Amino acid sequence: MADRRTTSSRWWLPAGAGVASVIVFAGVGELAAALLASASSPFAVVGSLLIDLAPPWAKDAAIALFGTNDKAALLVGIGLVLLVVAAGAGVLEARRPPWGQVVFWVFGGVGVLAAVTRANASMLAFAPAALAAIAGVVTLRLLTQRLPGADVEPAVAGPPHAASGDDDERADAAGTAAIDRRRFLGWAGGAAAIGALAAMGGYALQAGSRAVTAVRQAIRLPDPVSSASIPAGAELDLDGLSPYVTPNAQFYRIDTALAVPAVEPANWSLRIHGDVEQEVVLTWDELLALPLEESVTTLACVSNEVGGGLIGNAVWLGYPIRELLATAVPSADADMVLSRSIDGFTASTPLEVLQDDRNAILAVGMNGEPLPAEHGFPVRMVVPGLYGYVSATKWVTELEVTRFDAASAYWTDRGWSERGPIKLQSRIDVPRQGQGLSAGPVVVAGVAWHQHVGVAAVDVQVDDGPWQPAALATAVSDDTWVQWSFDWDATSGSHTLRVRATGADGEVQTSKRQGVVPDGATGLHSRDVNVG
Ligand SMILES: Nc1nc2c(c(=O)[nH]1)N[C@H]1C(S)=C(S)[C@@H](COP(=O)(O)O)O[C@H]1N2
Ligand SMILES: [Mo]
Repeated sequence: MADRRTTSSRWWLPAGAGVASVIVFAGVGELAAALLASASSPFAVVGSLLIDLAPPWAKDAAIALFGTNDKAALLVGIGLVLLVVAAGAGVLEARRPPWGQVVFWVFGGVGVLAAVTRANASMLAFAPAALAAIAGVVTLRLLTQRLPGADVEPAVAGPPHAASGDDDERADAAGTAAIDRRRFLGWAGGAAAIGALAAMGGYALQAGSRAVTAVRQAIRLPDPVSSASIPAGAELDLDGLSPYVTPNAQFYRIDTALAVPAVEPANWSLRIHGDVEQEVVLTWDELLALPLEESVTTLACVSNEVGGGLIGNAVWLGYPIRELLATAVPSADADMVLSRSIDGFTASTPLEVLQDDRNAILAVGMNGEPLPAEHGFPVRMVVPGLYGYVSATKWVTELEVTRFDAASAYWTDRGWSERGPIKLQSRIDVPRQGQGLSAGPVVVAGVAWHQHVGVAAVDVQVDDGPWQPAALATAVSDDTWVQWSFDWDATSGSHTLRVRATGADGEVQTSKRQGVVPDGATGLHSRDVNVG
């Protein structure tokens, strides 16, 4: 009797250790995703990877079999495979350590790979799967050490005295084995319970963002009363050159939000108050019922280094803030609007900029879709000409009309300038830094911007040669960047290419290097290339 139990426990207890460990693995992965990188739940990213990799016939078959439950079926499938493989890993770890742990590292590795290769992966995308793997391996090791008989000779041989004919001793051994087994089951059950709790916690924490994702997907934005049309000449369509309109998935994201705020449009409202004659409250339905306009505006971050990527151009759908302010009627001595996000972030925008004729808007749409959650869903501000930190409040819920000498904003309190007009800048996109080229004709191209002023000219300098004019593409307005290109007859050797823009107001981009603090970087962007 005791012998048979020992024999069967040789696989089912270690298999249980594997199963408990994978539950901890999954739970820690989900919880870490909820806290650190909401788009990188190991289950979700591996599921998405499988969907991307699946051949069309497999997708058709899955849809035919499971209908709209195909994604749920996929997740259940992944879960079952994980459980079975983990049970095997538990047995493997008991017999051939550390191969069971290796299986868990592979689980984690697949999760990390799937997460970091997603479009728009955040810097922390690797973390949930990595933490999951660590937790899974630690649990597996701890449980394996607590397997009955783990610290004596392998159970295969059995304790020497178990073979003696003494009935009392055999009963004793069976009793000890039963206690060990019960203790082990306690540990394994406890681990599984902790894993399940972590998974439920992660799931609950992400409930808000799941609900908002569903609401967002169901939204059909109204047609604009005036639509933006991009002239054909705006897009030079050169390999490696930033597209004139930045796709949402490639648009830089900067904010102080650890978890993306989940704001339901039905619960959203904007309050305009402070130094106004008439407080105004606007709901989502009221906003959508207003005549919405499309406009193209290039948004830039004050933290963008010379040549950096914290800038993007989008077609926004929204309503002019000036119209709302006109209803509220700011008092004569007000000079600033402190916008506030649902998460407490604030930005200070000069009142006159929100009252003049530029497209300073409450935006609800970005490149033909509702704002993505990380870009401020359901409503954000977009103000041409100002860096995002003083104007582009996402998840905006409040506009307080006030004075610069009476209130200050989030980044101003942290040493950044209280006003942030975007500086004249230009960037080389191609060729890349250090690129090897062949002598002869080479296209040098990039973008230049001076929002709300406009770019009049772009020049390129090769080494210490003269500044030579680049060709400018068309831009929709002075509020967007413009593409430029320059035909260079490259000669062999190492060369430095430099770009310099001139504003429509005659300002020539300065070569004086300044860091991003307190009000934006200056200096000329350059690229070194080797011509063979
Ligand atoms: N609520 C909120 N809005 C915010 C910020 C923020 O931290 N919180 N950052 C601002 C900054 S510094 C920039 S550059 C822009 C970036 O907008 P994006 O992430 O859509 O590109 O958002 C602005 N709006
Ligand atoms: Mo920014």
